[in-house]
Amino acid sequence: MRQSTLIFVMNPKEEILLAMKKRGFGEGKWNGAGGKVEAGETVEAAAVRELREETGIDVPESKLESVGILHFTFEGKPDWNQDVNVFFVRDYVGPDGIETEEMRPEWFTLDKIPFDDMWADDPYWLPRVLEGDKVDFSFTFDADGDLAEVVEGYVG
Ligand code: 8OG
Repeated sequence: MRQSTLIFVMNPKEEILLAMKKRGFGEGKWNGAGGKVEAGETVEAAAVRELREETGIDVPESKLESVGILHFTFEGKPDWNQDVNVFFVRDYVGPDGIETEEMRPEWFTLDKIPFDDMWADDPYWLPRVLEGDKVDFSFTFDADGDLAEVVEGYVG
């Protein structure tokens, strides 16, 4: 299964950095930074690279906290199927994210997360992660691109 990464940065004020995806997969949606793991790359190295490329924020791998895995099946587009490895970077202090070709980052307080303009699955798992849980979910999108099935897996 193709592996991808998704990284949410939080600052000491408990704000979360979301970025408006300006092009490609997920265009027009707010999301964390992230993208595909390249051949020969670890998931953590990919997370650090994607965060830097998409927001200009540079953190060491030791700042990454693994908070879950999301399995996606797209019935209309099987080549989109992927596992997304989700990380949090907590207590980030440093330069704010910068707008890049791909993303426009912005800090949000936790009560203002714009779920209506995010992926349809995010309300299932992101609040759980924000409460401190680790998550393992499987999501199926039907041929129309609508979220059709949600299965919660076991996290030990
Ligand atoms: O590089 P690429 O365009 O493949 O990156 C896609 C990014 O979007 C990557 O960080 C993984 C993330 N992503 C999905 N599906 C979903 C989803 O349903 N919810 C969220 N929050 N992120 C997703 O690919």
